[in-house]
Amino acid sequence: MVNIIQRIGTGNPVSYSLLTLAALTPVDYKIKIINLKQFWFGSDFSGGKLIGISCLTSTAFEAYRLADKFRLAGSKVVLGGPHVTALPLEAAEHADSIVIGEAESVWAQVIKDFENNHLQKVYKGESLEDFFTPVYDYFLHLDPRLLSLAGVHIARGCKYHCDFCARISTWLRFTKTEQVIEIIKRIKKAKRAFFIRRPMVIFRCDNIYSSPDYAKKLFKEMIPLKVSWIGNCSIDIGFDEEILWLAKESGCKRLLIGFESIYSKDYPKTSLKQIQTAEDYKIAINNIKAHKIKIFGSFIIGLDHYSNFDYLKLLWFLVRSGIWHIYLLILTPFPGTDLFLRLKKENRINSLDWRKYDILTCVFKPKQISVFSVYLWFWFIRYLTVFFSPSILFFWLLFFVSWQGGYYLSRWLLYGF
Ligand code: B12
Repeated sequence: MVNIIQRIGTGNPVSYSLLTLAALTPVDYKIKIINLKQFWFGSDFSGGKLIGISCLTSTAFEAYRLADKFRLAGSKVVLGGPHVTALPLEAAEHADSIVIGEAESVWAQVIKDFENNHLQKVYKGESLEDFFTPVYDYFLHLDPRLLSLAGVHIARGCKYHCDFCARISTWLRFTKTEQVIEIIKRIKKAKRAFFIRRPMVIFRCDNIYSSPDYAKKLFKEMIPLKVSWIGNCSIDIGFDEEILWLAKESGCKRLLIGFESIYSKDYPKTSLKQIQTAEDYKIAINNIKAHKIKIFGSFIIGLDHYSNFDYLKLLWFLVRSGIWHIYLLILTPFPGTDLFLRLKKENRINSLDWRKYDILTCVFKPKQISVFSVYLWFWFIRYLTVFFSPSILFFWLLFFVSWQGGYYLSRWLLYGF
């Protein structure tokens, strides 16, 4: 099974998607999950195997290249993942089979058909309400260190439907909290450095605040476990005092929040009428910070109604926001999204070279400014906010103290003064 991570450091070395497939595969199969492999050699491609490749849009061409090589070597290749679900016909050209959607309901059939040498071209995965129980036992017995890297998959879907979001399913479902608690207990068994007081849990989901009731129940049950956790979330959690307290008590350290824009009407992430601009978001930001939870805030460059003056306003907001770490992404019309359909209809997509769909490249014609200006504002705001964001100031401080400390220590060791 191959998970192609395009750029070292973009990501988590453990693909949850492929661990899920491994969990669905009969135990008598010898499974090898390959992550982060940048260089492939002829010997890597042998025949007689079933190869599953998970591909995002940014890694699709690499996935196709590998799929062609494995098939040439006589192995059967099955492709799956967000890009395959969005463009099945394109992916089918490079695979013996493709799985559209979620694999839980079809992977057993794929395995059986492979054994009978009768693979079908297309398998359409039905989204399961209880998507986690079929794989629960596997994750419960997974090596705790691997599990702590893989994280806990607590929900699929999100209560918001942003037009740029390319996730496979919009149907909001949750993992049973009792299963989440057992998985966290397993993660706690992972060895960790003596100075790490609480084991870190990564929650894999698009928005941990999609259901406040679910989050409240989970956080309450987590408090006795004494772990730390991080997860994706929407800003409206900042207006819910009770849940912020529960999040803090249950060990929340960081929230990755998709602000997207300083104009809340672009991607409204709260039903509160009085929240109109990012300035109003500051109430939520300060509430979250008051609970000593760090915010990783992501903002999009390239939105249609942003003029150069709006980017000045974005910069002015970001340097005063107190957001711990700022993520900037260039608007990317991933296939299968409403945004892709709209820009395609308006004939504004410049490139269908999927390698460029890495949120760092402008692949469409912006409305108010030029592509060059999109890059100018992206890198200018990115580097300027880097110097203002508390996370970097913290590291500058650390660097400065260790540099000065190192100097005086070496002077004392060498010359005694
Ligand atoms: C965790 C995560 C990450 C992690 C890990 C990614 C990884 N590949 O392991 C990190 C932080 C590294 C990451 C990085 C990026 N990500 Co990301 N990520 C996610 C997130 C939140 C969860 C993915 C996950 O683990 N889901 C749980 C698993 C079980 O679900 P799944 O992956 O969908 O797999 C199921 C099916 O797709 C299918 N399937 C998947 N693979 C395969 C393979 C085979 C053979 C088969 C049969 C079936 C199959 O079966 C699985 C079980 O049902 C999703 C959002 C989402 N809701 O999916 C975004 C998402 C996948 N990411 C996205 C993007 C754009 C990126 C980045 C390009 C941008 C960025 N944020 O920097 C980078 C690219 C990294 C790279 N490869 O270079 C987009 C992908 C859009 C697209 N069409 O490509 C998504 C959908 C976010 C979004 N809302 O648009 N990401």
